[in-house]
Amino acid sequence: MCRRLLWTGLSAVISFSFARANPVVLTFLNEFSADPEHQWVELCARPLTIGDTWLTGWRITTSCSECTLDCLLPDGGMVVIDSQGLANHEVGSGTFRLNPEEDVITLHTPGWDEGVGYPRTPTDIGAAPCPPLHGSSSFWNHCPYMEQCFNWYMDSTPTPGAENDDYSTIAGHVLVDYLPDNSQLYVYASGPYGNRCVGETCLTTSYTVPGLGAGPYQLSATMIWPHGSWNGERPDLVEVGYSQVLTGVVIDLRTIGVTEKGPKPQASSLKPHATVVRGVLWLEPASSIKHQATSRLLDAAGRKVLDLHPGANDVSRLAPGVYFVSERSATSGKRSAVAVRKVVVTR
Ligand SMILES: [Ca+2]
Ligand SMILES: [Ca+2]
Repeated sequence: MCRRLLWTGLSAVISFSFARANPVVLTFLNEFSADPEHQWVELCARPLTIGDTWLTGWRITTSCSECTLDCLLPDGGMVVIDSQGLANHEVGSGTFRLNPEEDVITLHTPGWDEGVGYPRTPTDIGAAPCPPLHGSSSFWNHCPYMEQCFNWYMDSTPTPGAENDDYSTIAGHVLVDYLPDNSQLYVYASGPYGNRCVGETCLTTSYTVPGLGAGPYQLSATMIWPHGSWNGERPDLVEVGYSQVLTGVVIDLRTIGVTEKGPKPQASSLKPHATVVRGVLWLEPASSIKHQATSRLLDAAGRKVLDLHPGANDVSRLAPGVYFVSERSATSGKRSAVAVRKVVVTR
């Protein structure tokens, strides 16, 4: 009964986090190794604090094994599942084995199933690179300010039961003509081996994008302020090595940026804020943006991915990540206003 209550509480916390706020639990799968000498998977519920939780009855399946868990996921901690712990009945019963070249690890919980497959590119929630021999694939899931970013990356220094480390980082600064009051600046790195990592900054134009795997990245920057948005991509790809901190990378929005401007808006209606959505994006029919409004959903680089309409909009086919709702209205004569707000699409 006690365990059931813990599970019910956990479900409530997760549901609430998905619906209302960042950060959210994206996956319990945090790191795994397919090394034939020691294969394991690490579970973690961060960044939420959910209390000690018994994983009784949870199951893990792969292409060649199945196990049933009976162990504690400590508050703020991790638990490692391997065949030795299963054989000793320390974490449950059954076996845990992986095909070193390709496999899918699926976690079956009382509420839902989730999994991670490898090798997959680009990496994403549920899509990891193939872990190197004697190494692991690790999940980056952090909330630097009000943004959440995530990525599976290849890691040659496994940390079973401890914090993941040895990701790659790109850092530098964005050149802008000026940084208006109440503006926010985001830098995004997307690449074939890691994507949807974001660096966010306020009151400065320096940025850091951590949590990347080695490889080439397209960098884009978006500045949002109450009058509209300004965004652009760096014209060349930036190559970062394994576990490398690459600094001094400049994104010059003065020459590559594309701007959307409008007359001074109603600050209360246009203040950027993040909304987490799953499957359906709801636009208020009684928005302060009145008749003849055209609404679009933009990706992190400012590209249109959907035309939006009042009411429910199906976003279930979009890749998880950060998007921007851009609403343009013709409120009086030829004058128009552009409202931009951020949404985080999750599965
Ligand atoms: Ca590591
Ligand atoms: Ca770890």
